Amino acid sequence: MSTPYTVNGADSEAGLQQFPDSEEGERRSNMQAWIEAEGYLRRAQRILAVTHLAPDGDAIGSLLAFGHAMQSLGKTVTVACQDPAHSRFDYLHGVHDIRLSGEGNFDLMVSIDASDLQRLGSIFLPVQHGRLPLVVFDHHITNTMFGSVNVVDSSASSSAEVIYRLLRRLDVRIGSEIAAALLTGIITDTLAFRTSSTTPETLSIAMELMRAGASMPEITRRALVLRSYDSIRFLANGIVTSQLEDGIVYATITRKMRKDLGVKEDRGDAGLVGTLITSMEAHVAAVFVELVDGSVEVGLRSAPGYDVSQVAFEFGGGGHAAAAGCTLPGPMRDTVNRVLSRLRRMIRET
Ligand SMILES: [Mn+2]
Repeated sequence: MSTPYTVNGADSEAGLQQFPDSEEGERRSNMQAWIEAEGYLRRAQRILAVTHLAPDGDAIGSLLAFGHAMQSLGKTVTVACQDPAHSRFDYLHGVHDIRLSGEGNFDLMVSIDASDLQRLGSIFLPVQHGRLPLVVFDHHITNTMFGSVNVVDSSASSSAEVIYRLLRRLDVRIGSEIAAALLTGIITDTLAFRTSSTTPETLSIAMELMRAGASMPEITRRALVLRSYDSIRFLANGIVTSQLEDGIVYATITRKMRKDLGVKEDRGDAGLVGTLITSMEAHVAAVFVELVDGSVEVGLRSAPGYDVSQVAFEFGGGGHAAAAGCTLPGPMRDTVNRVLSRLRRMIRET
């Protein structure tokens, strides 16, 4: 059967026949991981589910969907994260039940949307949690496979997509609450279906979630579009102070700038790096944010054809080819110089 057009220039049937050995092996080990993960979940009674610090929409949405699903299967489940969810996610059922501590008596730990143990921050308690089996669900290509079982699908647009597949496998009924949580994850991680990670599968899952009662316009507006007036001024300041050199557009945000602008949040870039990469001249965008303790959070984005995930990984972070991040000890000037020179090399070698 011939199709009128193809995705990414590759016919899907031909693609399947030409799986290189490594991909075939990866597919098989992933199938094994799914089976093992299901086994752990079915046997568990008291589950601690956690996500990464400074949680985004995918972290919160995937965590809540997983929590609701486990509850519907009769499990006792605690959802937890080092940092609270942003108030923009207040429309999600159960968002105020997310605990800021990992204390308790559990027989299984589940990590969602975190690419390594450090990303869990203080929610991971080495002494208490170290002896628990750990199931990891994620979609970051830089995942360090830190679980006892790792279901990591880097072709998924979001962890929400991975959790959707899990719920289908477990025959969990997807009602409007789970649907809204999962669609929040998909919409935020794909910037409303605009990233290169968006696939026909992503759209078909989103369609199912809408049919299950999730409102696409409402979720898009609340999770992605609305921002505080302060953050608009913050963004404007970041844009005017940014610089473009050698295909890299970058900006630095110091604690003083944040204070002068009256921004309450003590981390994050209000979407600045995502705005800077829309510059036609940029291969890469970088935003350097000075944190309270003097360390520097680095957000990276790349234009198609460039990969910032490896750069972030080398500096102790991780992410995707098009969007990644890391945190360095600082000070600001050293960090900017180190990261920019590494990015220049990446661009030369691409
Ligand atoms: Mn994600």
